[in-house]
Amino acid sequence: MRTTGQYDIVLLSAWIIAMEGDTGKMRVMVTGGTGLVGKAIEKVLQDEGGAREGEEWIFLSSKDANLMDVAETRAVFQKHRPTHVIHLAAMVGGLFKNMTHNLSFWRNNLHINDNVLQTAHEFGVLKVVSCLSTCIFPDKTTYPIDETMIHSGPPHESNFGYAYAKRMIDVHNRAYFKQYGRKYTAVIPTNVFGPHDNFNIEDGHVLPGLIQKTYIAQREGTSLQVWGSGRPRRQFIYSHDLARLFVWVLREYNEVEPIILSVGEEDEVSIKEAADAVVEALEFKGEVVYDKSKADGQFKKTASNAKLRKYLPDFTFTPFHKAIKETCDWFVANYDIARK
Ligand code: NAP
Ligand code: GFB
Repeated sequence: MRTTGQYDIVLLSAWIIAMEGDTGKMRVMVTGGTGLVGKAIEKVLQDEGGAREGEEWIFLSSKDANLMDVAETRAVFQKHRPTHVIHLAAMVGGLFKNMTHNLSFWRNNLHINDNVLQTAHEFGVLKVVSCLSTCIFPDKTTYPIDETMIHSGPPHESNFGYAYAKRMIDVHNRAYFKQYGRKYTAVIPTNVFGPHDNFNIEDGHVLPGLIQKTYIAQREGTSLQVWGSGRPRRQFIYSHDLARLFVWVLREYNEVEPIILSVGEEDEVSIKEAADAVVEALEFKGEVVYDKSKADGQFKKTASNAKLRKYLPDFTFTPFHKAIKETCDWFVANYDIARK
């Protein structure tokens, strides 16, 4: 329940934001700014020589606000009064965490997304770019997958909680546009990896998991256990490439419809090829064992980047082996502070 005074504050904030929008000033608040993708965006801006004139960037962690809580969400919007939001904050995990936590992925992400989008709307935020994932597309589908297919059938059962919560962001965005003319949009990345990833073996994604497992196997002289058959296929995107694309979407992309941010279909690799790349980068000489008692998950989710290529025909992705080497080097150099 909100008091009249609180409504006045929200209306005043919305008015200030609209005025700043008219002058072209951008105050960008990044939710989930301390994670894999948030840290990469911070780096890309540093590499550009810092924030552009007229831009201010604020990177939030869960300590700044628990976005599952609506009062904390409103307080952080009130504090920073963003004109633009990159919304990354989410409960995130690899196949195995998804398989055992579908309810938490559904509820936590639903609450976070509803709180962030509705509060952004109430505070008059001009643009929100949220983050979906290619794992939310239908499991039974034709390939390549494109942006029109998000709601065309059930997602893979391993991560239906996460997938449906993410799909609802697209419903939010279309409804905010229809009802209020808001230009809130979303990007759809593939499996992301890079420095500052979550290298936890049980909870994380395949590449950070394999990097830590290989590091430990090297140190202890044991075999590397790769889970599943190694046959499933994935398009991996380096977090620094994704971050450059995110910044472009924030500044230049004006559609409400989402856009897939992915390497080309020809750059899809098998889990075995991904494991081989990690083994090579860490110069692991031991035995590599495939544990077929573990799940393979979705076989593939090959996505088209044709829409991205129409906008950015000359964008260059970091070659996969180079990006893997940089990530392994980061992990080894930052072993003590890496999330694991
Ligand atoms: P990540 O490294 O796990 O980071 C998650 C971020 O969200 C952290 O900054 C975390 O804050 C914050 N967060 C989590 N729960 C929160 C809460 N209740 N309130 C406020 N903040 C909270 O995740 P990521 O890989 O960077 O993912 C970023 C976005 O990309 C997510 O929306 C994810 O769904 C999407 N995505 C990721 C992948 C992938 O392969 N990683 C693929 C496709 C899409 P703390 O640091 O304080 O914990
Ligand atoms: O990155 P990942 O966990 O998730 O990759 P998804 C899972 C694939 O890698 C499966 C194999 O084929 C696993 O059998 N794999 C091999 C391993 N070794 C390992 C290992 O050590 N750790 C892990 N985690 N996998 C996720 C979704 O799907 O994709 C999420 O569940 C999210 O919701 C993410 O959206 C992008 O690519 O299968």
